[in-house]
Amino acid sequence: MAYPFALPDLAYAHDALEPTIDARTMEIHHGKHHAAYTSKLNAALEGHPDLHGKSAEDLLAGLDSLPDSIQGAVRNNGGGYVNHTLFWDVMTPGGASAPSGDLAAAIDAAFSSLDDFKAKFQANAGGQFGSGWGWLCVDADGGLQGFSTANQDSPVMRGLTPILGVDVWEHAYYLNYQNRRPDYLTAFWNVVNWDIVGARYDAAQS
Ligand code: MN3
Repeated sequence: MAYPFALPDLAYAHDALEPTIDARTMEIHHGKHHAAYTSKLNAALEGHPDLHGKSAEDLLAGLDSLPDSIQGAVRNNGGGYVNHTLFWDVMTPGGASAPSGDLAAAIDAAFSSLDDFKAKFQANAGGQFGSGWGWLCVDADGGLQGFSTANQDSPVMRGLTPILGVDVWEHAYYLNYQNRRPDYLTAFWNVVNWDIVGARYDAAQS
């Protein structure tokens, strides 16, 4: 996927993640917020045809090489574009409710247990001041890293491959949970599709 970037379709209905994420939140989050990141990314790139062949990930990984005039717009809107694309994918209804295979072993090795990983992931995401994301990523050596980022900053900017992410901007949860971000993060596990996270882990190893 390169310029002009298109808003990816959801692979499921707006109400498919209820009661964890309500349909109205999904309608606004995908149809308004993600759509706006997409159109603003395209607007930033419009006058730079030399960049039109690059993927959003390539643009973010090479942010410092972009013209100063569009670095901020690509960081915010390119980040928003790729972060949300991953978010919809890993929350696909159905699938495994726990990791298996190589990813399960890697989580145990890096975080002691799945429960310890979940606690750390929720602490990272819950502790992010203001807007941002919580992440599980694969590093260049194939190892796992968990942390949070501010705003729409993407792990791709650090040379990492995100395999699981949770949006902790208030627009992601406020209709259902108001100020109760920890409750949203606890419920998030109900809609994570570990088959997809595992496939992303496997792909990042090769
Ligand atoms: Mn969002």
